[in-house]
Amino acid sequence: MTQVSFDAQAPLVGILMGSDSDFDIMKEAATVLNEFGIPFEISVISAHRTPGDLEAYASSAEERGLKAIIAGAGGAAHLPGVTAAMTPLPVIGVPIYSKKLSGQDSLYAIVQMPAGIPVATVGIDNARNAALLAVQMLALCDASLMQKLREFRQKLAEASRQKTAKIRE
Ligand code: RP5
Repeated sequence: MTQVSFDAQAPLVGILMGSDSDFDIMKEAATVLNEFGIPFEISVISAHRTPGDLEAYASSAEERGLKAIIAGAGGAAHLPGVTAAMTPLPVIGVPIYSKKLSGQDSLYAIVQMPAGIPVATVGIDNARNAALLAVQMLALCDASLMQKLREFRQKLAEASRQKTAKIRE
């Protein structure tokens, strides 16, 4: 298991990816969590190549203090679903673009979970939204984080209004 902690505090969010080839996308989740000051850990663990490591990670995640897991995988993308099967924590799946089927295989593999074991699935390669969803979950019990989210939304709205102003110039 390759594991790199980017924050000295105990991590609240675990970012997983099936391969280091997913890192260019999954690092966007890390960027968002850093922007909101959320401590996280990031790991390459494969549901297929290192299933024992995944079991150890997922089954200990709650007692280690994680509150949510973001899992990105491509192709036969079983990582988010298998993770969700082994932890009661919310799991957010990121379908990674695949060359052969343009990420549709990843999306379908992640989104079609059996009833009882949900994975909150974001769009193909949308690791930013996965991280924002994790921040929203954490903000339910953290008023200052909720305020940061409101300010983030206000900035988004302002940027959108400026686009309108620009096309009218
Ligand atoms: C999946 O297979 C990974 O999540 C990755 O998206 C895909 C290809 O992995 P590599 O062959 O690049 O390691 O398990």
